[in-house]
Amino acid sequence: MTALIELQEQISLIKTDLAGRLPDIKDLDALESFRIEFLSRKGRIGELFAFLGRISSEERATAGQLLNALKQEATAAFDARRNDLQQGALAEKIEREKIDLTLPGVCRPLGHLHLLTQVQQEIESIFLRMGFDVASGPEIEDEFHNFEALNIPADHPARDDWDTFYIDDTMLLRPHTSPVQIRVMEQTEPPVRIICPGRCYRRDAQDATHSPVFHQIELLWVEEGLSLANLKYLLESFIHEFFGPGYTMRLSGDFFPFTEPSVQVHMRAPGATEWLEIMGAGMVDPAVLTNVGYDPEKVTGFAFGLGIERMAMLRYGIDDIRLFFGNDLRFITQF
Ligand code: 2NL
Repeated sequence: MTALIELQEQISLIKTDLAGRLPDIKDLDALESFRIEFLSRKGRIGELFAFLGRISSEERATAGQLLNALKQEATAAFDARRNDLQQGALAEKIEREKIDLTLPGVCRPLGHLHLLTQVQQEIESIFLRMGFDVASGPEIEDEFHNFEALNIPADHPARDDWDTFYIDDTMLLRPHTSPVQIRVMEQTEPPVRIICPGRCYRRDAQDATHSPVFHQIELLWVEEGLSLANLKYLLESFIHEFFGPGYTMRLSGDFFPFTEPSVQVHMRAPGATEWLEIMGAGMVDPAVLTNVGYDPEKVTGFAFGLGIERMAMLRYGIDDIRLFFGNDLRFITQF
């Protein structure tokens, strides 16, 4: 076998080896040691140049060309593989660090106002538009503002109508918002047009319609020349705004110590036969006007009191008052 043929065999061995192993090289460091194995001066290709000395002068040029071609081919193959690995690493990095701008953002759950607050604010806004102011006062009251000024004297049986929590002998948790109106009248000359929303307390056993903590809105209008007719018109306007224009209203006689006459207010949904009681109202008793320093010969007034829970229950068909205070999100998030 001539040296040239032997060289050709070695060259084809190297080519096969290279072509077989190069695709398996997975990282640049391994590729570099592989390249050194083949292409360094003492590498497998470099060593083949030693053949040139053993090859006849006629064949040496051919052998030289073959070796140079091999070297070029191997270099190109390494370069191509290096390029592939680098491109692959880059593509992988791009894929790994990709940010998908179409993904939804981080959602921070937003709360909302409790249904009772929504209803309270809606009723406030109806009366604010009619020219009433919103007044508030203490939840811990004295007996004068809570009872005496409202024409409910000590030892009067009517006091039992308000199952009141007492804090000590004289102070109590207000069982209605009426003392707020007494306080406003004590400090203001008529005309007075206010609504008083707020939390109230009664020693009631809890059931579907009773809660020891509940919320009330009372309205008071004192001015010269007010009559029950004005009260009736105002109540009807309120019902039409809050419940709907088709509702009808009915007044019937009742008793409260602080109003005379006193009425119960019922409403009936369009097409319905059932009357629903929605609040109590009446003309402010002259004794109450006198108690706050007003002259009942000059001014008259009317008032009503409604339960915010009851308004919400009627409007949304809620059948248990305890749902308002249970913090059950399945209920709360419906409104
Ligand atoms: C009811 C009845 C009512 C009043 C509250 C009132 C306040 C003053 C003077 C006169 Cl300062 N009246 N408030 C009047 C009539 C009825 O509430 O059953 N509420 C749930």
